[in-house]
Amino acid sequence: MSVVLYGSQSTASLVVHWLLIELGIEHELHQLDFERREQKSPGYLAINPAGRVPTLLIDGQVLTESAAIAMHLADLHPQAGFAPPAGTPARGDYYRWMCFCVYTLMPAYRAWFYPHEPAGEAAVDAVKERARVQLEAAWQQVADHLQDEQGPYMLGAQVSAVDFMLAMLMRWSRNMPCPTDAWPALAAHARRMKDRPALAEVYRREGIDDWT
Ligand SMILES: N[C@@H](CCC(=O)N[C@@H](CS)C(=O)NCC(=O)O)C(=O)O
Repeated sequence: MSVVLYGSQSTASLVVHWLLIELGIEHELHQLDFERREQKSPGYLAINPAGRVPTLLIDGQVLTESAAIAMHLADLHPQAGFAPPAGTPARGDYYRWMCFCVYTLMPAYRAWFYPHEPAGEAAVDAVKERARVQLEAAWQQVADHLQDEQGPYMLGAQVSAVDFMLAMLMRWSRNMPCPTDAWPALAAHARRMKDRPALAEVYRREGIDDWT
């Protein structure tokens, strides 16, 4: 199997990079330099017209959207147990929280990090403030879930692709007014995920040294 990841340091490609290492999938990594806007180069746009990362090529098949790729990788390697079997109650929870990442957390982060997109430069402050409120409410919901359930992971005793997604998304809050480490339940979950050797390996390969 030939696997090529197009990513950029510390972005939405991190979860894919992390799962490739967790699952022992050999791959080639192409880090795009956002400062040089390599994600908008004609060559990259030909692969991913959105000009965003991640893009994963598996035997030439183009895959985009970090959550979709994470779920696909988990399905390709069922022995790791990162995705509950289809049709089980746990699978329902898995879809629920993956979709929560995709529909609630990710758009709010997009608004926080790219605040000019929804309504131009004039609305930047209002967009960021709204995104901050949405993110804090969303993280409260995740913290409540972790506190109320048996845990220690989102689906219970077994770590799943949801936990990798959430860890990446928690990381993105590190320089925000209220980082997720302010919620003890989120900090404890993050600690478990940070302690996974594969994350240290991602950090090493991407040259990341914060949120350790
Ligand atoms: N929904 C997409 C979001 C991808 C995304 O927004 N990636 C950002 C980095 S975190 C990006 O490529 N930004 C560069 C740009 O928009 O020019 C996913 O989860 O893969």
